Amino acid sequence: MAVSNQLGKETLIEAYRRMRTIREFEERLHTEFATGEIPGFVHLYAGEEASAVGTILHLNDADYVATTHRGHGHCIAKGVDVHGMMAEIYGRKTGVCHGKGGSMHIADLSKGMLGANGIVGAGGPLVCGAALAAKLKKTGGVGVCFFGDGASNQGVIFESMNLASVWRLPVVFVAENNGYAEATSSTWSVASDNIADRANGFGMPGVIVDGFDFFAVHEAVGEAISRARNGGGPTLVEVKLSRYFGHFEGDAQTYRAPGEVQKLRDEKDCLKRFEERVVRAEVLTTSDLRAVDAEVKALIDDSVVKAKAAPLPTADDLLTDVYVSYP
Ligand SMILES: Cc1ncc(C[n+]2csc(CCOP(=O)(O)OP(=O)(O)O)c2C)c(N)n1
Ligand SMILES: [Mg+2]
Repeated sequence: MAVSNQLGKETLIEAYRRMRTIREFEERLHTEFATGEIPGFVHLYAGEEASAVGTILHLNDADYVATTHRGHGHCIAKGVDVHGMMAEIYGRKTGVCHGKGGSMHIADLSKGMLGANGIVGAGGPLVCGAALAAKLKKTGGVGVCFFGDGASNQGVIFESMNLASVWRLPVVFVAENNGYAEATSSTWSVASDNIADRANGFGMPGVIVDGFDFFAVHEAVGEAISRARNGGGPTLVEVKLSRYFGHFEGDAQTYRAPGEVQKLRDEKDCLKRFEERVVRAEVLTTSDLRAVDAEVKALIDDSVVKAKAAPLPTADDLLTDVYVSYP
């Protein structure tokens, strides 16, 4: 497939920039977390970038995304401010949620980011609600619910898929099957061979896609999103991929084979695959990509410096942002 026929140079650069930003953000957090300065739990998304960006590149600010406890990648892909995210993870007042949410509660409604979520599977009902609102208000918006292989076994995800189908909601369910729910292998815990096979039971199409391949995700999710936008109802897309770090930072990962992650990094990495593909197709050059790498590195460095220097919320701040007033 000729890359240039599918996506223009600007879009490809933007796709690469978002994937590289996620990778750099997560690799940096991995190092910074080890210093003990970051409060709370952090779950890193490195390795899964093609899923977030291949999906969210189809969306705009009027579209909604619900993410998971592993939400940094989806937030960056959806355009949430990187400085605000870093500050949020450091628990600072300058964070997108004023330092009161942290890694697992980053949200930015102005970008259609409904939020990271510590409750596994909880994005399903949120996206159904957002999609119902979009449908009734005729905004043309769609909702994307990211969830993991572990969440795929939660009743609330089944209920959401059923409701989305019954109400023909503009929703895409993106099941990110990274092979593990905490330390439990999905080959053991997911009863059907594929999560996508369950779609039939909810009256919607189910698709399986290689999550190491940005272009495959972009194409498969693109079809699902246009079906949703055109009134065709929901789709379940299962993205098969892997995470590079532990379930959470500090996880000893004794459940993984020695060398498993290195092999993935060497042989399947989505950024490397992207680069090979666009360079071979002569749409982008390695120097185009190295220029993006340098910009992204500077951005992440700056975000860490600013986050560390920013003030913590005060005791008075505890009483703000507690309730939302509806007009
Ligand atoms: C309702 C609920 N049950 C259990 C947990 C504990 N928990 C946190 S993450 C996780 C595993 C989730 O696995 P998966 O959905 O595959 O996502 P991944 O971590 O692989 O991205 C579990 C069981 C929780 N946070 N919420
Ligand atoms: Mg998982």
